[in-house]
Amino acid sequence: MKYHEDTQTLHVGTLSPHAYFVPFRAEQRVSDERADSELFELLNGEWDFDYYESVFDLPENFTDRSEDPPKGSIAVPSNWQLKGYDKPQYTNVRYPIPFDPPYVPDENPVGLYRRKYAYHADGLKRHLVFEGVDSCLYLYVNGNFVGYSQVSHCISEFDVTAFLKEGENEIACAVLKYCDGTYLEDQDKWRMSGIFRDVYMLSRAEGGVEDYTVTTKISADEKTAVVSVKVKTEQGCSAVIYAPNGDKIAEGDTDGAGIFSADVKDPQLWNAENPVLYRLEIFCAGEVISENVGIREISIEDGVVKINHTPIKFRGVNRHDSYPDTGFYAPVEKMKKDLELMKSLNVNAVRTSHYPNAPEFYQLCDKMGFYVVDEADIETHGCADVYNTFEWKDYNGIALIAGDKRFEKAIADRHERLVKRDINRPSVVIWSLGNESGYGDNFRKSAKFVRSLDSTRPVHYESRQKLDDGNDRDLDFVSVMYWDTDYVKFYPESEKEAYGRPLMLCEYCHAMGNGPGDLEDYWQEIYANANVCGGFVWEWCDHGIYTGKTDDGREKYFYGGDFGEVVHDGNFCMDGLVYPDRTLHTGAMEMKNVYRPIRASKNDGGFTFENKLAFTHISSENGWECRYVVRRDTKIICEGKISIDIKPMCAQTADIALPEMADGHITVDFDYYKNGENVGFDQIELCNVKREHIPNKNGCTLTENSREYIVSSDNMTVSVSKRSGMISQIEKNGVKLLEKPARLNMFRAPTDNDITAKNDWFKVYLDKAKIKLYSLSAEENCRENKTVKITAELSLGYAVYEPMARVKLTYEFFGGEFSLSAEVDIHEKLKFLPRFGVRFFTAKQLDGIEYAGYGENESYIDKHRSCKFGRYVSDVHSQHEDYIRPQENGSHFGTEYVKIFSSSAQLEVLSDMDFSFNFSPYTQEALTNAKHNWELEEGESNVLCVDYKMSGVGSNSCGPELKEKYRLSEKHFAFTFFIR
Ligand code: IPT
Repeated sequence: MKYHEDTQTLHVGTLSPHAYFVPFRAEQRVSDERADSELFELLNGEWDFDYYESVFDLPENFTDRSEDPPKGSIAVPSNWQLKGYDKPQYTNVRYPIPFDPPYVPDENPVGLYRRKYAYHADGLKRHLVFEGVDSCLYLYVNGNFVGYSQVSHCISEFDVTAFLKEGENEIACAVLKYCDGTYLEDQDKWRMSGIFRDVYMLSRAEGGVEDYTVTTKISADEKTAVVSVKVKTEQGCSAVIYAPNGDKIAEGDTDGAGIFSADVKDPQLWNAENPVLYRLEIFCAGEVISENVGIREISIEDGVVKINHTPIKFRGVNRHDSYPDTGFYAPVEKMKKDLELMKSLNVNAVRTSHYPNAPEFYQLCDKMGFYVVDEADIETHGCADVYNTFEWKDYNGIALIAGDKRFEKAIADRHERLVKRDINRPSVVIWSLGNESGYGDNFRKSAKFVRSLDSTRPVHYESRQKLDDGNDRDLDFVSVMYWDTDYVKFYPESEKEAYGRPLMLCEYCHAMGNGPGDLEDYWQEIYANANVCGGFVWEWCDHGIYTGKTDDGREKYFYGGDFGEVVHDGNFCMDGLVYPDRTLHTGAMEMKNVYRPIRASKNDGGFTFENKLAFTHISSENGWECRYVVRRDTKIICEGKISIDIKPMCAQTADIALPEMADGHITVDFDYYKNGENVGFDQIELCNVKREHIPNKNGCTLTENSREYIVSSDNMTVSVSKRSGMISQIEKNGVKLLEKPARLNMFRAPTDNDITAKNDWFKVYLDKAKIKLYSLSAEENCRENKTVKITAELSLGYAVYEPMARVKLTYEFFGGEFSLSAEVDIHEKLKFLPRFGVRFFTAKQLDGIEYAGYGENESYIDKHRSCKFGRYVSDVHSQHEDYIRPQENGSHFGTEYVKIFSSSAQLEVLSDMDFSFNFSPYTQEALTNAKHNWELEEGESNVLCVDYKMSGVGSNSCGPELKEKYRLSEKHFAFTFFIR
């Protein structure tokens, strides 16, 4: 075993890379299910398995069963770390091994896979195909060495015919955890090993098709198209083309150059909105290959990305092949479910970050309609750490491998395998050279090589140091990650190397935890700028590994460090739009509405509806519907339907009968449906007259003892602590509503996006702030002799620094209700606060909730596009958004009132100013301290936080800092809540 540390020997005994296909017998009825092919034999299943901690521990005769009988077994495909051997390791940028290319550690674990294979000579060859093996494999049949291959996410295909004997055969496969390819596979992912994709045997005819390339060319007037296929084979072939409706439209033989071309009249063009497929059948040597063909072209004209000469925007996501139970194995049903979910979220594009996905993924994309940025299996991010000492500082070393001659061949090999395998996929519209590997000669050369393999698709790569000028153009895009909205807004002026290229946000809106809070801001700029072709949210799913249930039935997902890894990156792998089980984060729902196909706005007389789709005529006839509801103060005043008929990228206006706008809070909701499914909505505020709450003034009485002031009215008794100036109890009709005294609150359980801001907060002990009370006084017979007023002057501080805030609190008791007013001065040095408000620790029995605000998902000043302003009724447990690493959640922005209740009691907070609140069974301390949701403990009370303001969430876990306009950075402010 000498190839895995040899950068010049990447594959031994493998067939040359070619387009992915599975032939059928010519006399068979073809289908899209490869399993139907009589020439296809899936070898998935339980294989014999032995695990060795080091390649040096492999027994001398490991291919000989009689000398070395197998001791265990394993499912193929799977990752052995999920099957009880070795442990998963999660690292993002840093290499899991010493940076010492081409060498890998001597403690290089090996999985020895063995199985029997029955063979009966039938004149056909046998090709053994591995669709994915991490990191490399040595293959033996009947004890004889067949070959070696690497590149985890690409196909390794071996012609094993000469090694087979009649009857029972023995296949043995030694899979190594590390090889020189490991230096090229430093993607931000769980590091796991094994045969993780399908393995099958193809029976192939001698002289059968080796490779073929389909191209489609559309005439300028789109009246005709030419579909051509160039077949590589030793003999002639014939081909048939069927229209989408099944009609045969052309047939014939390939010419001397192996080409068959056909004119297609009035072609139905493929695009992600309408993925029409033609079918091509290639007959050769007794085999038939069935291929779906999408007639489409991608072009870049004046810095604008076009499909079939129509400008498009990528409403994209980045997706890893990763599942909590099957690891890197992505069965078709699971991929299909991912894509169905994406469709339902208005996603139209996927970047296969950061390696080619299973071949069937692309076939699903062809059929379901997605634009794919197909990425090579290359990332060398860890180079950035090599020259840094104790902490990651900059990218100074990132291009170490990009410019290392020893890796030139391997980088080109990975590009070749990507392009050749997927070249026939209509869904693939862009090749991506890899991720985060810096730029150097290896990439420069290989970019040209990619173009020589395929001239029909543009080439993308983000990790450039410098772009070439217009003359020698290796890359077709300026591509950036996590740059702020101003860069997007001012592109191309904001980019000195644009040279007429379109801008792609190959990663943006880092979806980790509670977020992203900047989706709409990006899309305002993307829609406004024709040179921006769209973006791909980082990323699709949380990569938690499922490890069973706790004793009380909670599902346990592990992230980095949970398997005891020494080098790991904690919960940075939990940064998806969906939870590991594909339940939607609120961020996914936010994205759905930001990516909505219709956008409405108010115009002078009525409303304008814009069709954001490039190819779809939105009309009732095509199954679309727009329903509206007008509400005053959350109550419906009228509703109806709007008849819509909007051509692609066009707009229509419509009028609806509206009520008098003199008072109240009036909104109109437009909800859009396609074939009965809601695809998004707009809510437009038509009128919002300033509220003024007039408290009843039934009167109340004041008493006091040494510890408290006590104010009573008919049904309500409120105590104010003389020690803190805070409300220590609210009793209504004899029911005590508080479990402990209320507190002023400036802290929130840090979200993942508070990654930098939280350091400032912890530095000043924002979470621990204590009250210093300077004065407290009570006054009776205020306002027509009936109300009681209590005033407190206090500060909030902890240690080391001056107090963080100085507050004048005023309570006014009216009888059955009271107001809490605060005038607040925040220390000049505090950059911004997560929030400012009051925390009530309420009796558990009050577990119902009603509010008028943005719901019913959690909502923040910068993340409320999945929410409508409305009236919602729910319960405390449904308010909790169960992020796997617990954090601030469940706030509601733009609230007018909130009531919590049990069957016998109720507490209501309202204000003339919109406020935010959370109602949670967990304290912010519990949310801060728990590392996993399954470790969270409910407190003895529920917690109602009412906030003057709650800062936005942003996407700073990898993206830019929270924008100033979403921060609570005011230094002087005042607010009043009424409580009853
Ligand atoms: C960027 C990576 O491309 C992606 O794989 C992931 O790691 C993401 O960050 C963070 O979740 S690279 C980053 C250093 C900009």
